[in-house]
Amino acid sequence: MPDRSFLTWPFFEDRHRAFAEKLDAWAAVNVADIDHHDTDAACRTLVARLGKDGWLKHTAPSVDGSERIDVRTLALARETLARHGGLADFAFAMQGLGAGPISLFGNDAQKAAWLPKTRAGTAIAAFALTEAPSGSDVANITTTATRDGDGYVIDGEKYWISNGGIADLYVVFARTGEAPGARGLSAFIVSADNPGLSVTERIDVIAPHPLGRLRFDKCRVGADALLGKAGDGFKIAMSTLDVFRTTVGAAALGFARRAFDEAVQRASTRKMFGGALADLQMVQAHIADMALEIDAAALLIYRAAWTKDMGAARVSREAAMAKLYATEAAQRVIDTAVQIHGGDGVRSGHPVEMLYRDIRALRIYEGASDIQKLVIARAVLSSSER
Ligand code: COS
Repeated sequence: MPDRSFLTWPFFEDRHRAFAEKLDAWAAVNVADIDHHDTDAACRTLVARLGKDGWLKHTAPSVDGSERIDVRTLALARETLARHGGLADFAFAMQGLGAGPISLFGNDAQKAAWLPKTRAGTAIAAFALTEAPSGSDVANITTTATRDGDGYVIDGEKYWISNGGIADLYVVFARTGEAPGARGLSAFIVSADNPGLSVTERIDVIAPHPLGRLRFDKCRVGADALLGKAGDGFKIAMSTLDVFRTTVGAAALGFARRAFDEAVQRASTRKMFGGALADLQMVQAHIADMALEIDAAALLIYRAAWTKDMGAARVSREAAMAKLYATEAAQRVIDTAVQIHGGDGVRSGHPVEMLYRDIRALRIYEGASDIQKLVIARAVLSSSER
């Protein structure tokens, strides 16, 4: 039985507690029966189900502005879905991240064109930032968007794009050249049916989800595709990541909680040395370490989410701390859970074996752990008197 005591923490309101309970019950029915043999189909089914039953409404604001993004709700959703299945979390999260630049920086027409569809699960979204030569180094992306009459022509390649191949819309970051480096980038909405866009490779990874390489070849978009102002692209990417990085930590927390529950169950029932595994002090030390890391991760995640929800303009430091700590801690918790399971822990298809594969990418995507350390250190140094 997962620990629910954290829901009484002062970060949450009654609506958060009700949301977490309801989604947990929903996921127990709607995630469990997904057929994972065809990853694309599984992801499409999950997006459709999450949309039909209203959960995706939380990934983007409503067009009339009456429903806004609440980071605590996003984090609770990811934590809950991740406990039930990595792909369910992925399907939910990508609707938020993919549409994130439109939610945060889109004008009324852009929001009206796309957000009702991503919120209903009838359009799948993708965030196309990363490139092969400039993974972590966003300021050096090489895809270009050249002014052409009223619109722009995009040329270049994007790599490691989640939902690449099944998305209906891509938010694409490209160099428009207002200034060198970070100040010369812009963000565009590109519909998947644009003839200048093709998916040139599908990528297999240890925890399967839709992932691809995109090619832009004289990909023409209108002026209405530009998000915010030309030159704002870096800020748009970073501000979007400020919101969603906290939720990556939350997904890691969900994986860790599931691994912890599996480990406690195993330690309590497995007979060894004349008693249960849990009677052994060395196993108890493992359980104490896991419980501590889970609570510490949760505190950092919900501190960051609460701070953003309370209206903070920048939460780069808090979000980076939450993502860094929660993903690294979850890796340790899951590794310990595998250890407590012995041979069963590495058996293909065992829940802790799947978690062991699920967690690894979270220490890399949306800013690798090393990048989060950079962000934290820069925030600390820039606010100290030097
Ligand atoms: N919100 C708003 N503005 C931000 C910002 C944020 N979170 N972070 C940086 N900026 C601004 C800076 O203030 C700076 O503005 P000025 O030029 O006006 O001073 C500008 O953007 C450039 O920032 P910085 O100098 O920090 O950029 P760097 O090129 O040194 O890179 C890192 C910063 C490495 C932290 C950034 O490139 C990064 O996060 N990389 C990881 C990318 C990532 O997460 N990829 C995964 C994609 S999704 S799977």
